[in-house]
Amino acid sequence: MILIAESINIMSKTLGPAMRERNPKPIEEMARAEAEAGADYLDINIGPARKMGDELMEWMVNTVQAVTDLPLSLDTTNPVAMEAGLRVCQSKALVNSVSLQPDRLAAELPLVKKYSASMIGLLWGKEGMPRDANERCLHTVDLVYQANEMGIPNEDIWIDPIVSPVSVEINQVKSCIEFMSMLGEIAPGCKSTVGLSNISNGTPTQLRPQLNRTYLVMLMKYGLHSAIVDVFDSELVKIARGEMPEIVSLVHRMMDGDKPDLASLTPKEVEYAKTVRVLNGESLYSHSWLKI
Ligand code: THG
Repeated sequence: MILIAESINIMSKTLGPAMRERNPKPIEEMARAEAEAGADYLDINIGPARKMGDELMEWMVNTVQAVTDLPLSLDTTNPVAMEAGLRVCQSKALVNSVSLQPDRLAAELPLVKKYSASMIGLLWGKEGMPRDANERCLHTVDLVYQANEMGIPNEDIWIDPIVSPVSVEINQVKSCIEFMSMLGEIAPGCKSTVGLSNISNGTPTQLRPQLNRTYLVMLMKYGLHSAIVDVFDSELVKIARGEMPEIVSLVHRMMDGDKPDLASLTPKEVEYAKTVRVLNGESLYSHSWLKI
């Protein structure tokens, strides 16, 4: 499992101001900490970056590369900023992201090809968010076809089904899992990724890791290739590294219909079991789901 660290982000209370002031220290520290925590890629998210986005992305890539050799995922909707970042990347970059909106597609696919980068194929359609697993399949076929036409091979395409918060739409949470089980057949050789923390957006901070971890295990059942994650959650990193096989096996058995007796489980297993029930829609999400 490839872990892409999410924390270098314009939305962050400390790093946002550092980016705007071009103050390298906090950004260098975060990049170093993410690398030490076990990240495989670092995501650099500068948002829409309408003002001087190209200069900001170039500066960010150079700042991060001064302290780590890890490959980078460049996260911006501004194609001029994207190219400025790609131009200075020293390893094969990941373009985060290319979606099916015609203007984005036309601007970004040529960049992926020109810089021999990989790309995240975000399944955001002309009409916005896909409604179910079926629409995700149709978008995948469309996106992969257009990337192939541009000369981008499947191995460089990481499909992202777009994870929604559990507190917003449980059907979308289930659709992403269902879609992952079909991806290998509809797009052989393509990779996959998700913005994992999206699942717990809007839930209390101390409860977020349990939702993130459990959803990661559920997605792993269908061979998830990578995820954009909070790499400072050490239990999450252990799961991704295959160091918690008993939890993985419990969650996957439950997804196959097994209903374990909670009294027979360890306290940690009980937390995962209760969270699986919420994420597969068997029990309703509430902030107190672990207490019930
Ligand atoms: N798919 C792709 N890219 C993505 C996403 C996706 N990039 C952005 C996002 N989703 C994934 N990255 C994050 C980064 C931070 C948080 C969630 C997802 C987050 N941060 C905390 C918060 O906002 O409360 C803390 C912020 C801080 O550091 O202060 O939740 O789906 N391709």
